[in-house]
Amino acid sequence: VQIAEELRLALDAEQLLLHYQPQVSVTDGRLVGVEALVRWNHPKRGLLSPAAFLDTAQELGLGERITDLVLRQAVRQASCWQAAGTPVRVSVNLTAADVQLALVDRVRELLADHDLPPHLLALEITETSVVVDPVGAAAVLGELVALGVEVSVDDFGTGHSSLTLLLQLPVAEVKVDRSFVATVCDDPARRTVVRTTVELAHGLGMRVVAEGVEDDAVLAQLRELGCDTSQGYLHSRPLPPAEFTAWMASRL
Ligand code: G
Ligand code: G
Ligand code: NA
Ligand code: MN
Repeated sequence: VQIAEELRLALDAEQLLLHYQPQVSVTDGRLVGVEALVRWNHPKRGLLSPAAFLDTAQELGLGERITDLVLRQAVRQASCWQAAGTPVRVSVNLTAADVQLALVDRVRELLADHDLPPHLLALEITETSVVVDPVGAAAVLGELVALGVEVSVDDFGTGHSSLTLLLQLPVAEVKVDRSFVATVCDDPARRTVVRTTVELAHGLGMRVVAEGVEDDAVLAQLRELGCDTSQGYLHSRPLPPAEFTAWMASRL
């Protein structure tokens, strides 16, 4: 009961904020994007991770408001970085309920309001979030792609992985779940999954992002397997906007 009231107040007061984690090219180490990850700066409990409040927020019917706030902050931030001469693509996580036609209007409006080139926004969906209505989801995502926004499939390999889904959806990128990535050096079976995912994705004209890259040995293995992009603590943990701006500047 208390968290419900607190969450509503938090949304009104914009106590939710985004941290940004870099995504780096496996071949040349260049920054190719950032993933936006929501946090709740709770007045008493400090910085809360999504696991502490997102499910509750969904149950309370606040999911739409959170997505709206997250999209707004992400587009605003991407627009600031672009204006500062350091354009970087920002990826935003969506839930199943977000993938509706209303989202297309909202994204179009935000891009226009902030004068953001559409290729600087990407949207992450999960297999699970579109499996219920793949045809409807394909229509929504198709309109977003028509705007120039890219779609990524998150946590690939852990959900109801239907290969048909990849054929039905206009996907630019698949993100290999970190449960495969973490053990890619030690576990031949998981290495096979990653190798096969790369072949599948590349065969369909999609890029492959590996999540949860924590050390150089893993990065070297991913390079050998042909992954395009690397994301994880090896490069940086998710950072608040000002710290991420400093991280970018320190690499130039
Ligand atoms: O940041 P970690 O930072 O703890 O994120 C945990 C989970 O929360 C991840 O699975 C991530 O996809 C999800 N998540 C993070 N930010 C958002 C968001 O803005 N919206 C949604 N729907 N999920 C998010
Ligand atoms: O489900 P989603 O893939 O979007 O999950 C992102 C989550 O993974 C966030 O909680 C983020 O903080 C976390 N994360 C990012 N990089 C790493 C990493 O290198 N190792 C681990 N264990 N978690 C990571
Ligand atoms: Na994600
Ligand atoms: Mn992910």
